[in-house]
Formats: sequence, C-alpha cells, structure tokens
Amino acid sequence: MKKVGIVMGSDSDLPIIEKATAMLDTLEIPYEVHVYSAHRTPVEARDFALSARENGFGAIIAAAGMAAHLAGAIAANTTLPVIGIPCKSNTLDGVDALYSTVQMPTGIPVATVAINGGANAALLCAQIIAVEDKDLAAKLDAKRASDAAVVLEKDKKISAQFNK
Ligand code: RP5
Repeated sequence: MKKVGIVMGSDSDLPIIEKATAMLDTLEIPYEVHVYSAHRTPVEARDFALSARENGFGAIIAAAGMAAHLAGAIAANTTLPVIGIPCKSNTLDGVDALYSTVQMPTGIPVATVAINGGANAALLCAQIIAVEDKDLAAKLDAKRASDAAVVLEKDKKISAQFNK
C-alpha cells in the first residue's frame, strides 16, 4: 500500500497531526511524519516533495499555521495530491493559515481541510489511496456505517427525551 507523507511546519503543530496519525492507525495505513518548514528548512521541504513519489508515498498531508505556505511549497514540487491543514495560532484563530493554504493560484492545487482538521486530512488521503485499493475502500465503507450507527443511537436518545 502507498504511504501517507505527513509534514508539519513546527513541532507545535503536533497535536493536530496526532489526529491524522490516529485515523491512519485505525485504517492501518502506513505513514511517515516529518517537521519541515517552508521558510526555516526550505531545502528539506523541497527535497521531501521532489522524492515523495519514488519513495512510495501516495498522498501528502502538510500542516502549518500563520502565513502557512508549507502545503503550497510541497505541492509545487510534486504532482502527488497534497492535503493542507491550516493550523490555528494564537492571534488570528487560524483564518490566516486557512486563507494562505486554500487560496492557491491556478496550476498548483492544495486540497484544504478545515482549520485543525487532522482527522479529515487523513480520511481524504485514505479515500485517495482507496481509489486503487478495494480492501481500504471496504474499511472506509465500514467506518461510515459505524459512524452513522453512532448518530442514530444519539437520535434515539434525543427522540425519547423530546418526541413524546
Ligand atoms: C508555522 O508557524 C508552523 O507551522 C506553526 O504553526 C507556526 C508557529 O511555529 P513555532 O513558532 O511554534 O515553531 O511555521
């Protein structure tokens, strides 16, 4: 199975990345995690992206906060799908990173998930890899079904409380 590459701009982004790794663990998808910054270690970030396809990755998650150009910088150096996670920082509630990540100019796309959306970033990578992997697609179907069952159980409780 193809691996997911996970890059964060700083180890201060780790709590958001851990939501992604937890989801990938659940789905038994292999991954590699790195701290590479688009501005502090631009050479390492570029080299990771340039070699990602030959190193067996199928999709890349890039998480960064503030003027978050990491996902775009990674995407500039690979044609693998890049999922950007805008990370919330102390000042602008993550809207700075959201705009920086989502507003990619034409030609270099970054699929951007919600602010701090680590779990959805992992799920989107899983769905990309599952295009060519029937077993993984079945796991994703099973997860959707079990998530739906949880909601319907909650509906049962709320209905019993209010709908008499
Ligand atoms: C970004 O700046 C990082 O992705 C992080 O979200 C933010 C702050 O980084 P640190 O100052 O905590 O290293 O590059």
